[in-house]
Amino acid sequence: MIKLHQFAPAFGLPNASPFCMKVETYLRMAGLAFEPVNSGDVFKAPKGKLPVIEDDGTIVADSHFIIEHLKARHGVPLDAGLAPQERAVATAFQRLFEENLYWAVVQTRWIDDAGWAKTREAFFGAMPLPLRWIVPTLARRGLRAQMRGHGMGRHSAAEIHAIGCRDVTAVAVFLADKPFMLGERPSSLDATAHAFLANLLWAPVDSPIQRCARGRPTLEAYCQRMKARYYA
Ligand SMILES: N[C@@H](CCC(=O)N[C@@H](CS)C(=O)NCC(=O)O)C(=O)O
Repeated sequence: MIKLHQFAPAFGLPNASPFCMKVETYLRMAGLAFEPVNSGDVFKAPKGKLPVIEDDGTIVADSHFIIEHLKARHGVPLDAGLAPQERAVATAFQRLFEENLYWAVVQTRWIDDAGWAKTREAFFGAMPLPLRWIVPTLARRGLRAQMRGHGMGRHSAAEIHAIGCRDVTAVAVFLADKPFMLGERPSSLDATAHAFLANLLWAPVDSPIQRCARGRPTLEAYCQRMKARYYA
């Protein structure tokens, strides 16, 4: 059976890492049986990040390559009927969620003080002392450095919130009242959209970006629809 190495669930979500939740959602959408391994051990991960899967002896890191691998090995037809233009749109939205909105949400969880208080408690609250004093500070410092390396971390908090809100607005306008991102039928883009939107809407981290998303009821309805269909 496929093993999904990920972080332990937190924030009342299947996974507080949208990348891990994306792969779990895809596995569920594809009807592939899997066993979650919730160690959160990034040191064993080939690229130092999670998720990672083990599939009959093959280890694959990174949610994109994992889904490519699953498509190739298990022949899931979720995206089979997509036109080239739909595939192009899917790629563009994937980048919006993963390469831009993700970092804006990292700001609200790891850098903004109110969000950090929630994140520290949810992710590190169960650690024994003295680790509970040391690890969160080091982890936050690491995220701050990654934010700066990406470029997002060079903006002010207000600028980052505005960037995130603009992304959310683009998603809401594009989704409109369609049942799924690309129309009537689910595609693998929905694994990404659901994971990133649910992480934004449902994590108990109030922020201007979350308020922006909560102001768009079609996004909540979309996530509820995906949850009912794949996480019942
Ligand atoms: N491009 C990767 C990104 C995965 C990623 O950023 N994972 C984060 C959690 S959301 C992680 O493992 N971070 C650990 C670290 O940076 O030390 C993917 O698509 O899987």
